[in-house]
Amino acid sequence: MNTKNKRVAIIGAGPSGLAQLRAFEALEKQGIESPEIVCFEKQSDWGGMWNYSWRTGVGKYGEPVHGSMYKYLWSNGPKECLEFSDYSFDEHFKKPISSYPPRPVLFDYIQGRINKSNARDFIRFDTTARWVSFDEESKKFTLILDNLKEDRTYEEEFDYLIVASGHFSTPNMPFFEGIEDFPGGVMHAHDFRGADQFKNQKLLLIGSSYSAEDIGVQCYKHGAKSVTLSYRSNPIGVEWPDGIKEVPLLTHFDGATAHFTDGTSEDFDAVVMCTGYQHKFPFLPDELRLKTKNNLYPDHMYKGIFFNDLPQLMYLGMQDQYYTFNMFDTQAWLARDYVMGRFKLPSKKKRREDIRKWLDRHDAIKDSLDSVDFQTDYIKDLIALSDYPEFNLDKVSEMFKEWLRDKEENILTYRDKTYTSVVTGTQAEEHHTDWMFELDDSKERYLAFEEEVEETVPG
Ligand code: FAD
Ligand code: NA7
Repeated sequence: MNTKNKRVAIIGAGPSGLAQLRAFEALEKQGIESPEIVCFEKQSDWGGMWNYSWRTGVGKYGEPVHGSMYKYLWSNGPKECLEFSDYSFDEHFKKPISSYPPRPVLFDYIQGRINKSNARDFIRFDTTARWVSFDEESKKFTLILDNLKEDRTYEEEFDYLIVASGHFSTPNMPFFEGIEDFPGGVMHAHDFRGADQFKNQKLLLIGSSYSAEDIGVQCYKHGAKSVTLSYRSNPIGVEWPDGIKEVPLLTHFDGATAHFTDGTSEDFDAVVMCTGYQHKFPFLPDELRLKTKNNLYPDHMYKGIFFNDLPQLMYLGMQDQYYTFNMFDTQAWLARDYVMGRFKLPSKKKRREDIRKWLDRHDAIKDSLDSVDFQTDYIKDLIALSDYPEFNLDKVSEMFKEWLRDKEENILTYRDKTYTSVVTGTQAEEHHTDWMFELDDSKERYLAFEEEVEETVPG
C-alpha cells in the first residue's frame, strides 16, 4: 500500500501517544518512510498523566484539567514490569536505580526515549481535538481542532485516527445522601494533589482499588490523624497499620458523621472519592465512541486496538492496566503496522470471533493472579504480530505476582523490595531511604548517592 500520501492523527501525547510516535520512528530508522503524522495534545507538554499539574478544575485555557497525579506519588508497581524493551532504565540513568521510583523519575525516563528523536516536531501542543466525523464516501476523518493559545478553530482531514487520550481523567463521582451538608472538603481522587492538606485530619476515602490504597497510605505516611477506607464490593483486605482501617460502604452523611452499612458511624474532616474514572471521549460521535467500563478487555476492539466497526479508528491504552508503558508499545507497533499495510486484518466476522474468545476468557477471571495472566497473554498475542523487541513476559508475570504478594505481606514496605530487569538483567538497587521515611519525591534526592543524603525523619 502506498502510505506516502496518507495522514495519521493521534489524539494525546501521553505514554500511549508517544509510543505511537516512537513506533513510526523505529521504522524510519530502518529506512522505511512513514505517512504524515500529526499528534494533537491539549496540554503544553507531553507525558500525559506523568506531566504533573498543580491545577484542578480547568487549565489556563479553560479546558478540563487532564492530570490526576499528585505530589509524593511513587510507582505503584515495580518499574521492571513496565520497562520499554527498546530503551532500558540502565540506558537512561546509567546506573542501577530502585524498583519503585517517584513520578518525576518515571517522567524523566519516558521523556529520555523520545527526546532523542524529532518527535516534538509532530506534536501540536495546546491543541484540543474538539470533534471528529467520518465520511463513508471519502473514508476520511475530519477533525475539528482548537488551537487554545491562538483561540482559533480549524479542521483537517486524516485517513487514520489513533485515540490515545487516556481514561483516568474524568471522575466517576457517586452521590451519597447528606453529602451536600457535609461541612468538610469533598473531592474526587482526580483533584487530589498531595497529602499536605490532610495533615492531622480524619479522612474518609470511598473505594477499594489503587487510588484508595495509594492515597490512603500516602495520607497516613504524611501525617493524617486517621484514614478510613469504605468499600462497596470487596475490601483491599491487607493488614493495615493502626491509623488505617477498612469499613463497608457508606450509606449517608448526617452533618460530619458518616454512616456505614454495618450500622457503625464516625465523624470525619474530609472525604476523597476514590471511585474510579469514566472512559470519556467528548470529541467522538456515538458510532465511533468506545463505550466501556474500566476492565482488562473492553468490547468492540480487535486485539484491544482496532475499532471493529471501523478499524481505521484505533484506540491505545484503553484497558485497565497491570502492564503500562510496554503494553502501549506493543499496541502502537501493531497499529503502525496496520497503517503501513504490513499487518492485514481478517474479516470483520473473524475479528468478532477473536474478540469473543478474549471476552469469554475475561468473564472467567477469578482473581488478581488470573488478571495478570490474562494481560500477559494479551501482550504475548500482540508481540507475536509485530517486530517490537521481545522480552520475557513469563518473568514479568512472575514479578507482578510477587508484587501482589509483597503488598499483601506489608502495604507500607513493599516499595522497598527490588526486582531484576528482564531487559538488561540488572538487579535494582535498594533506595537510600526506606520508603516510609522518604518524604521527598524529587528526582535530585532520588538519584543522589547514600552518602549525599541526610536522613529524613517522619512527622
Ligand atoms: P494519559 O497519560 O492519560 O495521556 C493522555 C493524553 O491525551 C494527555 O496528555 C491529555 O492531555 C491528552 N488528551 C486528552 N484528550 C485530548 C483531546 N481532546 N485533545 C488533545 N489531547 C487530549 N501507571 C504506571 O505504570 N505506574 C504508576 O505508578 C501509575 N500510577 C498512576 C497514578 C494515577 C493517579 C493515575 C491516574 C494513573 C496511574 N498510572 C500508573 C496509569 C497511567 O494512566 C499510565 O501510566 C499512562 O499515563 C497512560 O498513558 P496514556 O497515554 O494512555 O494516557
Ligand atoms: P478503579 O481501579 O477503577 O477502582 C474504582 C474503585 O471505586 C473500586 O474500588 C470501585 O468499587 C469503587 N467504586 C466505584 N463506584 C463506586 C460507588 N458508587 N460507591 C462506592 N465505591 C465505588 O479506579 P482507581 O482510581 O482506584 O484506579 C485507577 C488508576 O488510577 C489506576 O491505574 C492507578 O494506577 C491509578 P467496586 O470494586 O467496583 O465495587
